[in-house]
Amino acid sequence: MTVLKIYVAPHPVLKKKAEPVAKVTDKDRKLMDDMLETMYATDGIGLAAPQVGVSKRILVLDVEQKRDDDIPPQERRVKPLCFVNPEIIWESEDRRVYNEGCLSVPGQYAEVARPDKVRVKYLDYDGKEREIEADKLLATCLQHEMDHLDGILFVDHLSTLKRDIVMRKLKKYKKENEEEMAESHVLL
Ligand code: GNR
Ligand code: NI
Repeated sequence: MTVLKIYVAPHPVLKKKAEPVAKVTDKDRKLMDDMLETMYATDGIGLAAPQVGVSKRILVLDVEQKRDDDIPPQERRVKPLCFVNPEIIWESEDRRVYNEGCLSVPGQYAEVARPDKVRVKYLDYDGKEREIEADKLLATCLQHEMDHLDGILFVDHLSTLKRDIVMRKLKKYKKENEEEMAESHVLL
């Protein structure tokens, strides 16, 4: 398995609508394995394929993972889930606000309101059709990852003013952390 490079905003691959997967192949499974390894290595709770430069409708997440600093990445795995071609088939009227972050917008956080519960249809790691009803952090994370497949970042849910502030802070953050970021899994 391989830890992949994370693409950071603004990058065109993060703005593109990703392509559906016709059939889940071994190549896609290898990508999902690498994405899970990358997610644990970078302290993420989810990761979408465009974030590693692959414009395909694939995402992984593990919202139950162990996240203590002293636990090595390979021991964080608790409930890894893989989603191919996910589609929201139902969403609740209720919203839930969460202070979101993103590996592609490093060092930045903002509150985003999204449906509290969603029902999602998808293909799993083995290409089997499945449905899941998600709530709480799983619902928030799943919607954040699904947005990536449509070229949408959490900052796109903010007002223009707030988004401009976050993007300006990101630019400053990138400048100040250039060296650390070059050595890390981040692609500048
Ligand atoms: O690690 C992540 N944390 C997170 C926190 C709140 C809402 C969404 C997320 S997903 C993010 C990893 C990431 O960028 N996935 O695309
Ligand atoms: Ni993200």
